[in-house]
Amino acid sequence: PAAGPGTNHATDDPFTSSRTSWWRQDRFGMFIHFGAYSNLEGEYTRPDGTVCRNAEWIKRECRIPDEEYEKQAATFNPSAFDAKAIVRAAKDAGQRYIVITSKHHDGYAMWPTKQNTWNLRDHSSFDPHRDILAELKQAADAAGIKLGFYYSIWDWHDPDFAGPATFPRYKKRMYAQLKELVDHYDPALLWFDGEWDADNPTNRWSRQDGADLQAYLHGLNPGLIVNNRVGKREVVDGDFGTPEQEIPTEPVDGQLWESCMTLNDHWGFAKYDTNWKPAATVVRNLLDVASRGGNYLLNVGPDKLGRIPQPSVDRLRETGRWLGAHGQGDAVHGAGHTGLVADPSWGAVSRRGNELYASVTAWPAAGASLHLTAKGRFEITAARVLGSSQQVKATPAGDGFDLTPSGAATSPLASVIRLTIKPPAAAPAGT
Ligand code: H79
Repeated sequence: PAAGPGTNHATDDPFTSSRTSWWRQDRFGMFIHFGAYSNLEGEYTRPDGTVCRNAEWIKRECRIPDEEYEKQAATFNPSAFDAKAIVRAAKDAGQRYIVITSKHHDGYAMWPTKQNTWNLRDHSSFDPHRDILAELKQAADAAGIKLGFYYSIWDWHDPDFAGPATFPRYKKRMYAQLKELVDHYDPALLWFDGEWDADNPTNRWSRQDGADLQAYLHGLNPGLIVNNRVGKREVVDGDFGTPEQEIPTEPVDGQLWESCMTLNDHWGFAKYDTNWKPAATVVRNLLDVASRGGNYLLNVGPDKLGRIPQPSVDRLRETGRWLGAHGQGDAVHGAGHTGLVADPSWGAVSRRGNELYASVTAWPAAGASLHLTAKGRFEITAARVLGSSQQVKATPAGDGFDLTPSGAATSPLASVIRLTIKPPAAAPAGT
């Protein structure tokens, strides 16, 4: 339904709204940083021969002159971009949505925008008949994966961004670009960034600007989910908070959140960065996030030809294998904060209906037990290890329960004990 006058995002609570339901269930998404910076693959050789390293910030951090940056972007030819392969990698990883950079801080649009020529069709060596966002949308739809777009409010390229007098002109173009994105690609979600505008100490992007933009977007599509950086990054702006490269230790009551993190140390492709986190870290992060009621947006940075680096693909695959084994994905997809137990040091506990999923990354020695500290009253009526026939004894002990497995761990990443609980206290909203 079209948004009528008076339609206001503030009237629907994102924590419980059907609008955000898919996002609250999915828990795990793929972030993709891909842009003109990817063409440099993390290194800029200055005229004096010295090399400066960075990824998506390379234009600014390495002080690349505009004409130099534009010259290199003209050679950008991501001919190996394979939307189906990317969607398959996400799906195999157990990721249920994708958020790709449509425009990062360098202002370069990854779709054929009509607002300027600083885009992948008009300023590249790429096949002008191709449109990677359209390709991704088609592949994602075919696979049942939701697609969202990252969009930077901050723009280093548009000359109208920098001046207070010309900023309204920039804003108009930005609105027009966002309408293009919504009308042509029907994204499920928009992920804003750069609202803080480091160029300008007075930070002219106001909270009201954010509220106006969000109302505009919901006028285009009332179903859109929008992150908090649409405004002043307070979680009360937009639908969900966006901790970056960190996982909150406590869920914030009544607020949605999503931790975005990288697999190595950069968002965009950097050929020198081989600091890949092991799949065990990815799985543990995902379990921690889901158990605290959050989402995990895990980044990949395709190379200049558009290919996801193999070490990323390998880790995604291993994560997906873990989620797919023994129904362990039930600890994540559709699961959330328990509200009933404290975070244990030995793993993470999530809840799905009347089941608690105790995912154990530090399996106890033979005969030893895991302590579960209860914060609410419940009984455990059944306890079993997924993918194993071994018995787990659950005995009331102190402020909660002791869980005593009778056999070995089922996975070096995490082994899951599924607890059936009674009485089923109402699951907290937002999970
Ligand atoms: O898109 C990714 C980052 O580029 C963007 N947000 C995520 C999702 C981001 N914008 N700003 N920041 C992150 C924080 C700023 C970090 C900086 Fe730096 C520290 C800017 C300059 C020093 C990191 C290190 C980027 C360049 C050098």
